[in-house]
Parts: sequence; C-alpha cells; structure tokens
Amino acid sequence: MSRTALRICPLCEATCGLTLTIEDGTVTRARGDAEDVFSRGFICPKGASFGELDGDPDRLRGPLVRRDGQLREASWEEAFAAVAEGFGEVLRAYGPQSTGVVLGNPTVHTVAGALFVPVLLGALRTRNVFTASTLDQMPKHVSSGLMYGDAFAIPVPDLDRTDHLLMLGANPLDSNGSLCTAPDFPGRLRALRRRGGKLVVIDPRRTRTAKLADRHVAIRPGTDALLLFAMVSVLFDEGLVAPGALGAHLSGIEEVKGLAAGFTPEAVAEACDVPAEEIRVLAREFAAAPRAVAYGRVGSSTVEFGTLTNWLVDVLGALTGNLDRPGGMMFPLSATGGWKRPAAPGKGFALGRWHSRVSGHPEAKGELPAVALAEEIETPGEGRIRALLAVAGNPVLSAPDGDRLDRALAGLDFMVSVDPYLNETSRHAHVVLPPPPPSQSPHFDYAFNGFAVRNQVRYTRPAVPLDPDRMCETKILARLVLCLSGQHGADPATVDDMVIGATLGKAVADPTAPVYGRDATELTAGLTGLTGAERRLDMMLRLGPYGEGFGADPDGLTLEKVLAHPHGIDLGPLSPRIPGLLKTRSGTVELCPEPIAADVARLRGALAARPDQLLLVGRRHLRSNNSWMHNVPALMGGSNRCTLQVHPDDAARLGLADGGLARVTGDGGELEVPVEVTDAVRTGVVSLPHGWGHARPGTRLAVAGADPGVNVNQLIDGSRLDPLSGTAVLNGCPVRVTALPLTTASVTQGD
Ligand SMILES: Nc1nc2c(c(=O)[nH]1)N[C@H]1C(S)=C(S)[C@@H](COP(=O)(O)OP(=O)(O)OC[C@H]3O[C@@H](n4cnc5c(=O)[nH]c(N)nc54)[C@H](O)[C@@H]3O)O[C@H]1N2
Ligand SMILES: Nc1nc2c(c(=O)[nH]1)N[C@H]1C(S)=C(S)[C@@H](COP(=O)(O)OP(=O)(O)OC[C@H]3O[C@@H](n4cnc5c(=O)[nH]c(N)nc54)[C@H](O)[C@@H]3O)O[C@H]1N2
Ligand code: SF4
Ligand SMILES: [Mo]
Repeated sequence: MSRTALRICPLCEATCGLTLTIEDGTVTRARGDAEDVFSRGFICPKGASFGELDGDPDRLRGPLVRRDGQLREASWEEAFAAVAEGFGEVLRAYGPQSTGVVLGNPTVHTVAGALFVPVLLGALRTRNVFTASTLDQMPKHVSSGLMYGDAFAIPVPDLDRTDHLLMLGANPLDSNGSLCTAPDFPGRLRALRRRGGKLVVIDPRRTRTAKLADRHVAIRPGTDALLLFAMVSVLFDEGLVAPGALGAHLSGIEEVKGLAAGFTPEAVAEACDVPAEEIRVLAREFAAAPRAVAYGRVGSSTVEFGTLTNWLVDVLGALTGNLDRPGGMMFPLSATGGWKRPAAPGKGFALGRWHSRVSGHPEAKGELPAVALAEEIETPGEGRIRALLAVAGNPVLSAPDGDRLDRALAGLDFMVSVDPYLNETSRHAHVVLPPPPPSQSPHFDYAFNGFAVRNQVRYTRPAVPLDPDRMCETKILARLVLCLSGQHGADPATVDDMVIGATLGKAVADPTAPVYGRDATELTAGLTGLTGAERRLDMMLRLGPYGEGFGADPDGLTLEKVLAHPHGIDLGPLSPRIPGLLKTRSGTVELCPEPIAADVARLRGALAARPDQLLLVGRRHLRSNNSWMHNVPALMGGSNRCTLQVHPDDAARLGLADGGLARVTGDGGELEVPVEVTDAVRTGVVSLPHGWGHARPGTRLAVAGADPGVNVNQLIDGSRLDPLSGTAVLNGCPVRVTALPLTTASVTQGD
C-alpha cells in the first residue's frame, strides 16, 4: 500500500518541504511540497534522492561495541553500559577536562542536536568542545558577538525585497544557501534580476551563481577584507556614508573612518588583483541602490582574515543605511527564539575566556579551534583528552591534516560516535550509536529558522514509524546525558522534565516573560506532545515571540496549532529588530569593537603580499554534501567528481593536461589527483572539493569506497587560522602543482 507523508528536508539549510511516497515503510519517492508556505514545491537533486539516502543499506541499524579490537553488533543496553563504563573510568581517573566533544554539521539539522547538545555539554563540563563552526562560520559569530553583543544575531539578506546583492565567497546555486535559509535560492536570485535588481558576485571561480550575476569579480583568494575596506574608504571619501534611521543606535563610525583611511582602492588593487576603478564602482553602486545587501559565506569566512571580512560585510550595510531595514540585511525572528525583551544594555560578548591547553588558542563562543583537536589528544600532561564523544561529525575528512587526526583518534582511551555510518571518523569509536534514518525522525528547524529570509514555522512528525530495533536520536542523546553524569540506567524522560522545569522556573521569575508570576508546575501540566521533545517544542513555541504565552495570547502559537497546519504557518516578512536585539554593553551597534580594530594591523601586512604560489580554494557540488553523501549512487558521477580544476594558462605553464594526473603539495602533505582544465577558475588559483578520500580501511561505505577521491584537507596542516575566531584557513592556501605521467589509473579516475 502506498501513502504520502510530509517531511522537511534536513539535507541542507534551505529546509524545503517534501512530500514523501511511502510503500511498506520505505520511502520510494520524494517531491517538493507545492503547498509548503516557504519552499512552495522547490526541491533539488539531494532532496529528490531522499529515499535512496534514507534507505542506504550501509546505514547502521543497531549499535556497535568494540570487543577485542573489533567493532561488533551489540544491543542498546550493552552499548550504553559500555559508554557508562568507558567514560566513567576516564572521568573518575582524570576528571572532566580529560574528555572532549566533537559536534558536526548535522547537529544543527536535527531536533536531537538542537535540544540535547546544550544539555550534553552541561553534563560533561569540559572545555574541550570542537565543532564544524571553526571550519565554517565562526568568524560571523565573532563579528556579530562583538558588534551586537549576541553571537547568534546574524543579519541575513532580505532576498525577496532587495535591489542589490553583493555576494562574496558564496555559491548558492550549488550550496542552496547558508546563513541565509531560502528555499529556491536560485529562483529568488532570478526574481531579483527580473525586478531590475543587481547581483554582484565576488569569487575566484566563475561559479554557476557568478554566471547568473550582472557583475563577476574574480578576486584573488583571501583578499576580500582588503576589497571591502577599500569600498568603505570610498564611502567616507565620497560622502556616501548615510546610516539613516540606524544612526541613532550606532557607535564607532569615526573610528572605522580612521582605520579605513589606509585601505584606499589604489592601496589594495594589486593585492586583490581588482582594478581600483572597479572597486570604486562597486562602492558607488552599493551606496546608490535603494536597498542593498552585502552577504559573505564560506569563501569569505574560512580565510586568513575571516573575522575582519565578516565584520566589514556588516559595516558596509550599516554605513549605507541597509542594516536592519526592509530590502537590506535583517535579523529574522524565529518562533522558538524566546519572548521579546525590552531594549536594554546587555553583558556584551567576550572572547578568550579560556585558552586551549597546548597552543593557547583563545576560545570563541565556548569552542576551541577544530585544528587543535589532534594536539589536545596527542600531547601528554594534565588535561589531555582521553575520551571523546563525536556527534554527527567526520573531522578526519572535514578538518585539516586528517592523517594526523586519524592517528590521534586511534590513540584515545575511549571514543563514542553518534553516527549512522561507519566512516573515516566513527571507525575509531569504541561504541557507535546510530540514529534512525531521517524518515523515522521528527523535524523542526531550531537553528535555521533563525537565519530564514521569511519568518515562518513548520514541524513534521516522523513520516515512518520508528523500527522496533532502532532508537530515536533524542533518546540516544538523553541516555548519553545520563551516562556522562553518572546516572546510567535512569529514565531518559527525566532529562526533558529537568529542562522543562528549569526553563519554566526561570520564565516565571522573569518580569519580562509572558508567564511572569505564574506557577511553573501548572504550566508544565498544560504542555502537549507525544514525546519529551514535542513537549519541549510546545513550551518553546508558547514562550516564543509569536507564542500563546500559556494563555496570554489565545491566538498565538502552540504545538497543536502548528500541527494543524502541516504545510507550515507564514509569520510574515522580516521586520526591523534594532535596538531590541542588541546585547552590547553600550546598548548600541558597536561598529568598531576593540579586538577587531586590533586585528587591522595584521591586515595592513597583507597589502604588500604577492603570492608566488598557486592558491587552493574549495568548491561544492549540488549533488554532494560535505563528506557523507558519496554513498548514494543517484548522487554520484557526472560532474560530481574530485578533480583539481586548473585554468588553461596555468595548465599550459605547468604542462598539465585535462584528464591527466597532478601532484599537489601543500603545508600538510601531498596528493595525486586528476586534472580538469577549465577557465571557470581564475589564473593563479586551483580548486579541489572537500569531503572526499574514502579509501581508509574499516569503514562501511561501499559506494563511496568505489570512487574514493582524495582528501583536500591533507594539503592543509592547520597552522593557518583566523586568530580571533580560531577558524581554519581552508581557502587561499598556497600549493605547488606538478604534472605526473599519465597512467592507466589516472585515465580511469579522470574519465
Ligand atoms: N577543505 C574544506 N574543508 C571543509 C569545508 C570546505 O569548504 N573546504 N567546509 C567545512 C564546513 S562548512 C563544514 S560545515 C564541515 C562539516 O564537517 P563535519 O560535520 O565534520 O562533516 P560532515 O561530512 O558534514 O559529517 C557529518 C557526519 O554526520 C553524520 N550524520 C548524517 N546525518 C546524521 C544524523 O541525522 N545524526 C547524526 N548523529 N549524524 C548524522 C554523517 O554520517 C557524517 O559522519 O566541513 C568543513 N570542511
Ligand atoms: N550541494 C551542497 N550544498 C551544501 C554543502 C555541500 O557540501 N554541498 N554544504 C553545506 C554547508 S556545510 C555549507 S557551510 C554551505 C556553504 O555554502 P556556500 O558558502 O554558498 O558554498 P561554497 O560552495 O563553499 O562557496 C564558497 C565560494 O567561495 C569561493 N571562494 C574561495 N575562496 C574565496 C575567497 O578568498 N574570496 C571569495 N570572494 N570567494 C572565495 C569558492 O570559489 C566558492 O565558490 O553549503 C551547504 N550546502
Ligand atoms: S535544497 Fe536543500 S533542503 Fe531543499 S531539497 Fe535540496 S537538499 Fe533538501
Ligand atoms: Mo558548513
């Protein structure tokens, strides 16, 4: 019998609504949900392959526990007993600082990640927290923390109303967008152009997005901060600074002016390899547009000046009056984002409250740099990481110098992976706890609704009932919380009850909350939902900015109301949120925070830099996602390949042939990889995608292993990072490339 069910796609940040066809408990088809209030039927090839990915025979069905050196199938009870014992021993002997946590990208795509990661970190009380953020967007968190006092106050492009979009280091036609949740990003860009708006793309590669643009500037990698600073200096020089209504809430404009003076278009042109006159035009056009947006992503973040670049993106918006206004750069208001509070000075944002043990890296947002994980495991002494919990992460492929991390993980006393696959990282675990496939999990976008270009709320229950031998991921993480806090064996529901009790207890004591003065026990009794996770969602929706407030606004949101609207509820376009959202000590947008101003000296050094080596950049493919979708046959092949893209001029100079083999050498090692000669990359730049390199033994990835590719991150040793955010430099890394004689192997790989 065939039926359909709705399911929000968890595979990228676009959060499209899908209609799944289900036959005998198996997803046989996925289409875009035409009635979804946000995605309106959009789907991409990954979403269309939801069924294959969901039903991948290599997904682990049950837990694995290491016995006599081998990972063997075990019961859930045996697995959690092994976790309690393994972590317990390390905790008793060496204390919490001898443990570490790795959190990967899907933790922000799952209900379990959103609801239980904070509780897990609270239970473990370790400072050794490493996540994909320091391989990605940490520079944005740091610039937002310093400017707005809140690391999660990240302005997003008001995509549907803007007249001018300046995009740096992002390729949403392949990525479908990031820190800008916008299902059908390509359609929204086409609509921008149709209404007479302008798209400007700054990217060393002529990407599919760049091909859609009115103007494409093929900048030299790593120099966006210089380009943006020069644009800011033009605004001051030509009297184009006009912050508008935001002016009343801005501080530090004069200080920014002083800093920008040294970065004229003429001063930066050669370093950026962009003519000074073109930079002036970029600045003038941005300032002249009725409503304009600057937006930077991975290519502006995982670079040497990542925090400065992300800061300058917002400075450009603020100085031209485009920050926090319709059609400009706006702050979404998520339905689970907490009740509205009156504007008041906050505690601000502090960096470097503690430092990593071995290299002394400052923490940022409670995290240490992912590049520091290997040395924290390897280096003897007090505080050495001996037990590690990895949730939804594959740092052996996603972080620099995977070979070193691979060796370090092998030396741990104990490791737990919560992961559906036995892959390059989880193969080192002593216990692997596999979550069910997405069809058997509920979905709510706790993280991405906070970055969405339209306020809306949608929730989907599991499309397929949980197989009896599986455990939902919320329960896995709740049981881990109990194991790690010495309560192994307790009822996992107590974890949800504890969170609900603590949250409501705080709310009833807060005069700004809609439930101030009420009785927390009574409020708890009124919560609905089939599971602890649903009761927590109900609580957050009710307490949220559109919430029913436990009776305060009977028309407001509750879980029941959201369930009654299976295609979602539209909550309207983004609206201005400053000053209410500010948590800086001054109560203003601090345009020139001290740590950022201090980092400008380092940028001055880059004015004179002229690289004499090729610079490596990454790329993404529409049918791929980081390291974990290479095991789905429908997504593999065609142009989704691990090749080194080289410009024809560079290829000719180096004697490289299309389809031939090259040796690439970087700080961290060398690789042999098939060459793809294409003028889609600029001269002086080569591009290799990440997430490949599936040739390690002991994994269970039959499809990926058949066409493993190479791990680009082996070229990077992790010594280069953006100092303020601890983010690894993954783009703009110097490499040497030499031609290798053509062999049979290279021909088959390259074809
Ligand atoms: N050179 C280079 N390196 C990069 C990047 C780059 O552009 N260039 N990009 C960086 C970026 S932006 C990121 S975000 C990181 C990503 O870094 P990671 O998060 O470490 O890498 P992923 O490949 O996303 O790994 C996701 C893991 O989660 C597992 N998983 C999938 N679904 C679930 C689930 O529902 N529950 C659980 N528990 N696990 C699940 C997968 O099997 C996989 O092991 O990589 C970074 N690395
Ligand atoms: N299909 C697909 N979708 C994905 C993912 C995926 O792996 N595949 N990953 C997801 C994740 S985790 C993330 S974070 C997002 C990322 O989303 P995006 O940031 O949109 O994706 P990228 O393709 O990494 O885009 C980065 C661009 O920066 C360019 N670039 C490199 N160096 C520089 C530089 O110095 N300056 C400038 N201006 N540009 C530079 C690169 O050429 C590339 O085109 O995508 C998400 N969606
Ligand atoms: S764009 Fe992203 S969310 Fe939408 S279907 Fe594709 S992978 Fe899923
Ligand atoms: Mo990412």
